[in-house]
Amino acid sequence: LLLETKLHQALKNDTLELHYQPKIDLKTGSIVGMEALLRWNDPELGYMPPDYFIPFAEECGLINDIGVWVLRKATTQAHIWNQTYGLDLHVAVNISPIHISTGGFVDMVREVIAETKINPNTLEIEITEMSMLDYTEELIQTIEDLKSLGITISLDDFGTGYASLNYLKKFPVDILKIDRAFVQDIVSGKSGIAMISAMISLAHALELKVVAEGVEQEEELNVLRKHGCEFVQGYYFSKPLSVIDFTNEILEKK
Ligand code: G
Ligand code: G
Ligand code: MN
Ligand code: NA
Repeated sequence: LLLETKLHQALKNDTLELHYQPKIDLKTGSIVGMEALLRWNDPELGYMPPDYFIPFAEECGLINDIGVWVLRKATTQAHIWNQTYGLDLHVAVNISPIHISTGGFVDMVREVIAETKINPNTLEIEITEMSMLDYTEELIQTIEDLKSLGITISLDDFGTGYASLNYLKKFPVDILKIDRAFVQDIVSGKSGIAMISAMISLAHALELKVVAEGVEQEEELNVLRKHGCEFVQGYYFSKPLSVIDFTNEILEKK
């Protein structure tokens, strides 16, 4: 109950924070966008990792309010950065499967876009592979409706869940995000490269673009490039940064 009260307060008092991790185009080496990641530092509870409080928020019913807050905050910030620096950066937001399956989701997103004046083509919504297990015609329709607004849909954590490839064929996503566990396996032996290569081929066969997550080493980068991966994120380039650090370390230095 304490946690729920605290989280509710943090949301109301606007003390949750978003950090942003740059996404890099592997061909050009330049930044094309960023993923927004929630950070919660409570004065009493200390730092609460999202791996801990997101599942909690999904259970206690706060996840939809959090999702709306994140969408509003991330699109507002991206719009400011694009205006200030004359850029066209994409912003990717993680949305819970519970939230996206709630009635009125698309209307809410449409309102946030109108309110924050962001170009809908620069908004990306990440849903996890787990979302595919909730397969319904309504969910497919929601994804189609989001796409017709101009929004890009990414499938996050690909390869870690229990969804079969059959779902991948049915889900009208644009981008596949390869989980960092697979990227880490690249340097550990032959099958790591085989897996990455197969995942990228599969994505391309389905006309999806690929983002590899958790890239930490040059060698991983070289393998990903060789196999035609389009985009990368990871500590090799940058960890997720606060608004101030992202502005100073990434945008001011361009
Ligand atoms: O940034 P970090 O590695 O700590 O994130 C841990 C997990 O929390 C990731 O799986 C990420 O997708 C999830 N997460 C981070 N921010 C958000 C958010 O704003 N909404 C949702 N639903 N999940 C998030
Ligand atoms: O949304 P998703 O489940 O993809 O969350 C990505 C998580 O991975 C975030 O918590 C982020 O902080 C973390 N992360 C991002 N880049 C790296 C990296 O290069 N190495 C490791 N170990 N974690 C990373
Ligand atoms: Mn993500
Ligand atoms: Na992921």
